Amino acid sequence: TVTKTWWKDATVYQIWPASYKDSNGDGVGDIPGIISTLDYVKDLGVDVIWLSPMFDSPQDDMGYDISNYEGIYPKYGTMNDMDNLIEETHKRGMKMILDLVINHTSSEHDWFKESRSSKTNPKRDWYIWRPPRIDENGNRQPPTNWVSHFSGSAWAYDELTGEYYMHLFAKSQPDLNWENPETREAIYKSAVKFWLDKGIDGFRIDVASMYSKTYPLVDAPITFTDREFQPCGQFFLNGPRIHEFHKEMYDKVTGNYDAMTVGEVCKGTREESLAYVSAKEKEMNMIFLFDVVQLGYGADDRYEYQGFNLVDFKKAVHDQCEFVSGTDAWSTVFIENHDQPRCITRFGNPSKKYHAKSGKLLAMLEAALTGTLFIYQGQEIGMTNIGRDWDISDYQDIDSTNYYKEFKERVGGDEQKLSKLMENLALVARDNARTPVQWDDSANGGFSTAKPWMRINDNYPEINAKSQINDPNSLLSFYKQVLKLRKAYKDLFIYGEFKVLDYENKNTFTFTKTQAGKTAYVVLNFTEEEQPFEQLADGKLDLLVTNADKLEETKLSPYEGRIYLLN
Ligand code: TEU
Repeated sequence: TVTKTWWKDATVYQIWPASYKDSNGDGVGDIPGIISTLDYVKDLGVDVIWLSPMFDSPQDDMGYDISNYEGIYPKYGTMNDMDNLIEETHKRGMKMILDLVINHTSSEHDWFKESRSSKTNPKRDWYIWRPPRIDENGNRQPPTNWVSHFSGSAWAYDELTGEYYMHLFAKSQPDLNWENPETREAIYKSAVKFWLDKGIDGFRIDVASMYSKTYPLVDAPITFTDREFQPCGQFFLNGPRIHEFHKEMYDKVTGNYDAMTVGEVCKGTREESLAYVSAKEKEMNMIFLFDVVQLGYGADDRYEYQGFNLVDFKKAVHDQCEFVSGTDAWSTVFIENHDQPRCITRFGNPSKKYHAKSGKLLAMLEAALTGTLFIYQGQEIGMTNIGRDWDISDYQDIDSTNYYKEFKERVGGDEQKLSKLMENLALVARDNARTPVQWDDSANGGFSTAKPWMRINDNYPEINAKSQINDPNSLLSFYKQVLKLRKAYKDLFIYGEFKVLDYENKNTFTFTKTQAGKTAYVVLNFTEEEQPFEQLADGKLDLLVTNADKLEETKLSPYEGRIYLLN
């Protein structure tokens, strides 16, 4: 029987179609390519596949700019391919959720083409249009000084009708006007119900806290004196009607299906975030919290990267696990996705010596944490960040390339500052997660028989699925082992009470998970040095899993982790 909360125990595998597997030799991943790997995904121990946008799109933001919610991007395949993928996924006892991108559409969407065609078009008010402001010199200015997430103004001037339209992301991603009930109805019908009726099992909801803007629209205070446009999240994050909108979408669509919904809720207090995912609110089932993956990012600028330390990491993991304590809410565990750098480079050690061992350390950490677990494509084989030798022309993402352009203008081509930015791009740019998946050591890593749309990581001969799949000591085999262990002890790992021990220790991360008198004891050495191992005083320790070849009574080897059951 399907329990209404099947999604709590689930392990989700995120597939980013462009870089996953190319079946027809055009250098771009596609849906038949995904279908050809479903046994590999199932064998990993995955319950749900999250497929990132495969809808028709000009691909300015890699599919997060949708021109037809009911169509498939031709390079990825056809609707028939999509129907096959859903069927083949279900045949293997797995479920599939899609990306729900409804804060904005592509400017190529028919709705926007109509809206921009004239001020009197019936769809004019489906987007957010405003007349120009004229400054003291008689020049035309955007309606407010808001900055876009992808650099530059959050407003674009449209010659045809002499007005600006709002775009919190790219110029080609105009924000939908959620104040308009007609627009909301069209979104529910075309983007949501259409796919639920095709058998999709839920959605990952893009920028789920941004739909309700604060009106009237006003300028943001000056945060950066050296920049023309300013951070403005206070005017669209967790806005005045956001919960009304989510409740309406739940009542009208998602609540009427056995559908899993996970919200990308950027930045909010615990109370603000809980309001989206407390079961009694009937909005969404669970939430991504960004404390862990945004450690060290500048407050308004990920490329002002400050680095981070293990104590900050422990606090972020603690807050993520404790988020649901004492509530009827649910949360998620993730340390990689399509917007984030690779976890071994970020939180482990990508060197030849410690690459696999630190990858296993992170796998043990994730397997023991509270919330629905999300693994990103390539994480299971230990794909790492791109090299420091990448030139800006190797970067494909609108976020990093727009930022580089704007930054270069701002610093007047200052070589030292540009070199520092290239260092930070190699550390935290979204491109790090978008290099082709490394299937084997053949040309292009087995991703494609053609030159891939994006440069492949030079380490694909050493790091690829084929070299690991039959190796019992590989990272891939270890992921399968710890995902099974997570299920076998779910009352401890998924639902158990989380307690950090030795909080201030900046080298090791030690914690317990407790439920009904049983305790799991997790000890993780995040350094290249040996660290002392403290045996918990009470009870006998049964070793459940470790990444070490041999265990020392009183010390942990570099990047060694252990999970014990306390009896
Ligand atoms: O991300 C929203 C978001 O806030 C991040 O993209 C962040 O702004 C960005 O990484 C710059 O630091 C979602 C999707 O995950 C992302 O891929 C899309 O680009 C974005 O929305 C627009 O749809």
